Amino acid sequence: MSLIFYAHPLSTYCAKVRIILKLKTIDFVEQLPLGGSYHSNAYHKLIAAGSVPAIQDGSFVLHDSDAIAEYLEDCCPVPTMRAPDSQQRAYHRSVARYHDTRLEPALRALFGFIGESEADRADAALSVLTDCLSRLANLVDPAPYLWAEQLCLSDCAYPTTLFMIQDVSAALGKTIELPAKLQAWQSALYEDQTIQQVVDDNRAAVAGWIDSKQKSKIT
Ligand SMILES: N[C@@H](CCC(=O)N[C@@H](CS)C(=O)NCC(=O)O)C(=O)O
Repeated sequence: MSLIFYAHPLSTYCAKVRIILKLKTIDFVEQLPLGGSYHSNAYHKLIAAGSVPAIQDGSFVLHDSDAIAEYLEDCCPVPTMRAPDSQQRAYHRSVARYHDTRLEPALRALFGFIGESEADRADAALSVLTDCLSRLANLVDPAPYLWAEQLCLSDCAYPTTLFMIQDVSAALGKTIELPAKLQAWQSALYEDQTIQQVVDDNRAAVAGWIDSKQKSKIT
């Protein structure tokens, strides 16, 4: 039976899991949350945490992108995406946590400014995000990926987020230049055909969302 993947096209956390599912060629069916929204009672009845991404594997349900990534690696270890060395593995996990606890929240803080007429109101949030990117550039040393030539689970958090940072800041009229090391990592990730497809789909969804937000604030 196929695994059910509850996801939303705009979510970078969902894109992370989607990339891992596809790289591991796992049989899955992607669905919006029951009732069409992660706020619905039907969805909360099934997924108590009420967030996307989540999976349902038979009677087993699980939320949280990193927990899902680890579960998928345990169940489907080929191709291997987790380093055998305990220190390297722990370091990779810390890079994944940095994404979820620092970078994505700093990006998300910009969402409310899209379509605002006074673009400068976003400056403080943009400078927090720029600082997060500088710290990330000091934290990682991709060659070309975090685990040298092999993609690991933690790489998969970043491609859609790095593009979303550029697309959302451009929508605010404030171009964010990624540090050179992150640009090289982003390019290497995007060269992978599976990642490229997931990134392109996510960017199309984000572009549509930005457009609708800008139009709704004009009218
Ligand atoms: N740490 C979680 C964060 C997931 C998350 O924040 N998802 C958002 C959508 S992008 C969501 O479901 N928000 C609704 C909620 O948490 O109530 C993960 O990695 O899965």
